[in-house]
Amino acid sequence: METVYIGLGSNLSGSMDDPQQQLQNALAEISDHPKIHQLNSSCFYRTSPVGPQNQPEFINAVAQVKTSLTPLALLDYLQQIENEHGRERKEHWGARTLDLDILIFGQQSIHNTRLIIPHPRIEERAFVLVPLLELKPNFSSANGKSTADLLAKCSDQGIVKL
Ligand code: A4P
Ligand code: MG
Repeated sequence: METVYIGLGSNLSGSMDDPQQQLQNALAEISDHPKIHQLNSSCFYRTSPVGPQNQPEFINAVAQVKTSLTPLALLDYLQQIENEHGRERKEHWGARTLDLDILIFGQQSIHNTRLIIPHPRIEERAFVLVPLLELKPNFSSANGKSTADLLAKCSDQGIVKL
């Protein structure tokens, strides 16, 4: 069983639900899988978009789970949930009803066409770092930077705890 961290983000309403409800439903759907256990969620945060600015603010959170799924099987399951939330892939880094990224998968380091783990942009994004540090206070940067330094570097990114 591996301990895995999943980043959740939404800045569009689906057919029924606003971004906050999309995240709430996604957490329930993730923990519904028989091989996914002990889900813990961070707080939810309202965050300014990183990348294209002509899109609504995001709601972001991070979940910690334990799973016996392989990384690719987990990715398949998360993409299935994204699709069920009406995810359409239009603009890179553009608005989305639901984005589920695998941030950390145990101690594994993976680099193939479908999966890069640890997620390459954890350290430069307040909307990932802040909720991740709630669940994993001992998170250590790949290049030895302190969490205080990482947080200072992205202190200009708007983030408000809900
Ligand atoms: N993929 C590779 N590695 C992973 C991984 N560790 N976890 C591949 C999940 N997927 C991974 O993803 C494209 C492909 O990445 C997948 O098919 C998978 O095989 P996608 O979700 O279709 O596209 P995307 O989300 O536009 O790309 P990406 O690179 O995931 O974007 P990011 O880096 O997640 O950025 N601003 C705020 N405030 N909050 C946000 O949540 N999100 C983004 C998206 C930009 N700005 C944001 C936010
Ligand atoms: Mg993604």
